[in-house]
Order: sequence, then structure tokens, then C-alpha cells
Amino acid sequence: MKIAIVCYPTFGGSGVVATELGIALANRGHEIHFITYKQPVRLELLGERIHFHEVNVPEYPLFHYQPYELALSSKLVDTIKLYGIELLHVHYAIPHAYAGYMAKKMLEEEGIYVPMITTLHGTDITLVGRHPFYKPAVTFSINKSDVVTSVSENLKQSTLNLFDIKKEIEVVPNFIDKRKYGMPITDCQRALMAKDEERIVTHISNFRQVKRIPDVIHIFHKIQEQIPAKLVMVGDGPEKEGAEQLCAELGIEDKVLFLGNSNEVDRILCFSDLFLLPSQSESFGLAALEAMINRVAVVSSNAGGIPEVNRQGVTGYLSDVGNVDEMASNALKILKDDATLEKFKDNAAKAALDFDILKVLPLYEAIYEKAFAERHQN
Ligand code: GMT
Repeated sequence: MKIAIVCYPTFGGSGVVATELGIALANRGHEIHFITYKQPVRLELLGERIHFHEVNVPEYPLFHYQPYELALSSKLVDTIKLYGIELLHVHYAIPHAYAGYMAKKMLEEEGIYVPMITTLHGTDITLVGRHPFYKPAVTFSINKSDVVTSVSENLKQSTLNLFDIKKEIEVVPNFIDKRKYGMPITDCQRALMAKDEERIVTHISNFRQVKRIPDVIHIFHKIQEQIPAKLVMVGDGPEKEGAEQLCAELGIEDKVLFLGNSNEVDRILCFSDLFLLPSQSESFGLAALEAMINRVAVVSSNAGGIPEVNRQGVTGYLSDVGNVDEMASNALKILKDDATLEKFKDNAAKAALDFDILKVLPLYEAIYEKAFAERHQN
């Protein structure tokens, strides 16, 4: 099938999921066209079955805000016609579902019917989408999608609670490609990060407020008071500077490494013992799943869809948002001796396999086939 994928090209989870999905679909023989404003960060190879089309928004002095939705919907119309694309899959409702719907309607004027699948990822619903300034447009474009999917059961329920949704929402969880991790990294450079006796604690995110970065630092502060440990912070965003300052105030700056954005998270996770995810809200927690497949235990909040991924007392522990004392004491329970740590690490890797791409990809393919077969009815 010829499929257009619209997503954000950044390090954020929705862009990562969309990119990995497109690559996997191309490996299964589909022709994939990514349409966004920059080449997605995890998309390294373009080829016969993977194309990238850049959306440009020309600057014009009259525009106070550049009309990205307009440029995106025009680009969709042109690309869909030029390549004979049969199906449109948009990731993140704002503004992708809205622009996708406009493109669909323009194409229908020319007798071209392209079904649109919208995948909801989290902040498009729980943070940004529910804002009164966006809500009517988000509700409309979700209801006008041919198929709506959400990445967790929790996000489905939040969407139904927050919006007046008339469509069925199908849960298709995020996934992991275990074959990518099948070959253990042989040059895992742990010694560059920490001494043998130190535990390595890791956090990876976009450093937004919702990730509760100060909690990460406070939890680690408590851990390192009890056992030798290092904290590796991966990613970049508005809370990073404050986090560096907080480390200095707490006198732990020599134990915390800020690595910035990385395209090789598995190389960092290969030497990590524990992953911290104390988020305020989290529809799924793809970063935790990526940690788990790399044999890293997880201490997290119990917000949103995290309990669908991290299992209490098995792959790690979950606490109420903001309960840093409990999160630190849970972290110490896991890290206290090698045998316990190994048990949690094994459990994490095993549980991650529930989200193997080979289980999830057929769900998307079945949705595509059904939507394509019914394309004239909507
Ligand atoms: O918060 C992020 O990490 C970025 C955000 C995004 O939209 O790119 O992630 C959301 O989508 C991910 C992929 O489906 C989920 O794993 C994250 O839990 C979700 N983030 C939130 O709900 C805060």
C-alpha cells in the first residue's frame, strides 16, 4: 500500500513512533511517504520505499503567524496525487488531523478518496488539545477521521472524557523492535560514565514541565546519599537549565551528566541500571519501554498510561505524582544488591516483549486495509 505519514520530525515520542512505524511498514513492502517540515530525526535512510517530502511555509510580511496547516494540506494534496497515495496516517491531532481533513476534502472534489487514520499520542489531548482555543477544531478533526487510534487505554478514556467524541477509538499501543536490540551492544562504554561500584540512573525526555525534571534530580539526590551512583540526563528542553542549577545547589553537579539530545539512546541505556520517569502526565511512556527492552528497571509515577507499561514490583515501581521520597526508596530497593537488580532488569526486558512490533504492526495493517476497503463510505 502507498501510505503518507504526517508527524513531527523531532525527538518527541510521537515522531519516533511515526518514524519507526514507517520504516517497519517499508520493510514489509509498503511505500511510505513522510510529509513534515524537516527530515524526522530517526529517519536515516531514504530509498525506493521510503520518501520524505518537506513542507515549506514561505515567509510573507503580512503573516504574523506562518500558516503551516495551509502549507501542509496543499503539500498533502500534491503529494497524494503525484504518487498515487492510497492512505493517510497522521500522528498527533494538532494540527495534523485538521490539515489532513482539509486535504481529504480537496481531493474528494477531484474524485480521489483517501482514508485518514489519526493516532492520538498524549499531549495533543491531555495538555494542548483540551485548551478552549483548540478544543472545537480538535474535536471536529477527530470526529472526521476515518479511524482514530490511541496509544494506550488510558489515553482513550481521557479523550472520551475530555471531548465529545462520536468515533470509536481503537487502542494500538506503542511498540519496540526487539530485532534492533537482538545483538547486545558489545562496546557498551560503561567505564566512561561511572566507576564499577557506581549504579547508573538515567532519564531521557524533552525536558518539558510535564516531565517533572526537578523530581528526577531530587530522587537522584536521595539515591546518591545512600549508594554510589551517577545520573545521566539525556535530551533537551526548557527545564534543562533549571535542572543544571538545581544540581549545583544540591552539590551533586559532579555526579550528573547532561548529554543533550541523542540519536543513540540504546548506547546510553546499555549501561544504565535504572530509568526515572516521574511525569505529571504520560499517555504511554515510550522512553520507559525503550529502557525496558535494554534491560533497565523503571521507577515512575503512576500517571496516565504508565501502569500499562511499567509493572509494580516486577519491572520497577510506581508512585503517586510528586512522591519523590517513595520513588527514591523504591529506587534503592532495586539498586541495593546485584541479585535484586538483575531480577528487575530481566523482568523489564521480558515485559517489553509484550510490545514487540511484530504484534503491533498487524494491528495497524488491519486498520489500513479496512479503512481502504471502506474509503467511499465516509
Ligand atoms: O512527551 C513527550 O515525550 C513527547 C510526546 C509527543 O507527543 O511526542 O509524547 C507523547 O507521545 C508518546 C508516543 O506515543 C508517548 O509515549 C508519551 O507518553 C506522550 N507524552 C505525554 O503524554 C506527556
